[in-house]
Amino acid sequence: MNKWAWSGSLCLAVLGLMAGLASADPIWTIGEFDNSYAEFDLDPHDDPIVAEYRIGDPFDTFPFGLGTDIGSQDSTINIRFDAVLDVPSIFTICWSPGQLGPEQFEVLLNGVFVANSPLRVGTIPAEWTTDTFNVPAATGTEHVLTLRHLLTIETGHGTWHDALQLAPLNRPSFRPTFERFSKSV
Ligand SMILES: [Ca+2]
Ligand SMILES: [Ca+2]
Repeated sequence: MNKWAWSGSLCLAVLGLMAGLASADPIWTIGEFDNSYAEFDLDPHDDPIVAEYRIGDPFDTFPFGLGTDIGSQDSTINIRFDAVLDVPSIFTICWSPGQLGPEQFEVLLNGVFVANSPLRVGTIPAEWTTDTFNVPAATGTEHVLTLRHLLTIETGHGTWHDALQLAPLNRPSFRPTFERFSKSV
């Protein structure tokens, strides 16, 4: 199977679960949750160490992974967007550590540390996994969510991105169903 077309069902299943936990109206989504990085910028060799992406830019300008240039680069992506973040949000990312070595990245909002991803080890075949991060509320309307590769070891080849999403927290879409159920009993 061509690795560029590799796909599976884990991310889609987890995304379905997350759809019941997060708002039905995400603040933004980058890429498609389809267990593939094909929609992104597939050539990392011309990318800067700090890549800038603004929500609304074409997906094929978003790096398909972190730390992919030479397999050991400490790379960063700044995702810039305008939004009111007066309530906490949840950042969901479906990603893969690829086929070789451990990978990990950190998440920041407006330069403030949010969380580290789990450290995941590449496998053959590669596996996709979804991680979520609780993002605190923030003032202002211009924001930047930063992903930064943490490992600079020589054995990893960087991460792969399937899709990324930011959505408001505490507005679960299953609530109306529950309310209807409650009223019926
Ligand atoms: Ca590129
Ligand atoms: Ca994808």
